[in-house]
Amino acid sequence: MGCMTTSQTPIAMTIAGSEATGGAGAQADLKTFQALGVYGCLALTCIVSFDPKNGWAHRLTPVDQQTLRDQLEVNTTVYDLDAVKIGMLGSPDTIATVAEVLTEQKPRRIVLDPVLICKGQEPGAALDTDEALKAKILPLADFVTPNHFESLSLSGLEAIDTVEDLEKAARIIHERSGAAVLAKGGVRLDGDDAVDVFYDGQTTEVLSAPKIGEVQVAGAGCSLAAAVTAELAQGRTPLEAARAAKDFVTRGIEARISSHAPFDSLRQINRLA
Ligand code: PXL
Repeated sequence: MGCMTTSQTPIAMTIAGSEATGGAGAQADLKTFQALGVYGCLALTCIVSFDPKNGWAHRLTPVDQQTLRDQLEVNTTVYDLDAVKIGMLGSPDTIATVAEVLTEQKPRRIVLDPVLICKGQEPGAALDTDEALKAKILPLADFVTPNHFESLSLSGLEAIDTVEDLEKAARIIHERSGAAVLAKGGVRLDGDDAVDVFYDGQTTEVLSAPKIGEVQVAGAGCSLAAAVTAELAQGRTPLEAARAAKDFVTRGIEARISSHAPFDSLRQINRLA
């Protein structure tokens, strides 16, 4: 099959939702893969469009389970995937489908962006989804990229206010999941730098870069996890992948696209640009 293709280009699949404006979700993932030299394919889980007339609330249309299953089937059949990224799943049903397929045939290098709620959603709005994600998807992950809110939820800590707290959260999440963890402090911790903590059971590394601007940037979390996925697909170690991904996101925020929403969109800058 695939006659005469001897390409060594790494291939990654994202399992993610569409976010229409292209800032976050599957669009961000595929653009990130492309920018970092990885061929991307997609299993779409849901379609999100923010509502400009209602405070940019999420309007979410799920993809039906058979259609999701079909996409997972064809992508895992057609390619020997080098890595898989899991982004927004959106419902307990989708989580069950993805967990079932990935357990039957576990791909190499699963990166989980544990999207519990999105910017603007009510915390606690989707508790059953959160619980299903922790129970069924987290154990499959080789690498996990929780933001501040997700780190609280996954670690059970009551507060994460300092870099030391974030290190503690990363250790707890590693112990619970076995995965390498990149816990993102982002703009949530005080100070001039956006600080993230990497922990894989051996190495703790604090990654920091100056905070940029005042406007929130959509797609930073998606692009970070997608960049980790792309780097792992190319054979980098988890720590190398974390460092490269942080750098990619910092450059993408610097080059962000401004918009009429209260958040800008990260722009994925080609490694060679
Ligand atoms: O940023 C998390 C995220 C992931 N995936 C989709 C989204 C969002 C946030 O809006 O819409 C599809």
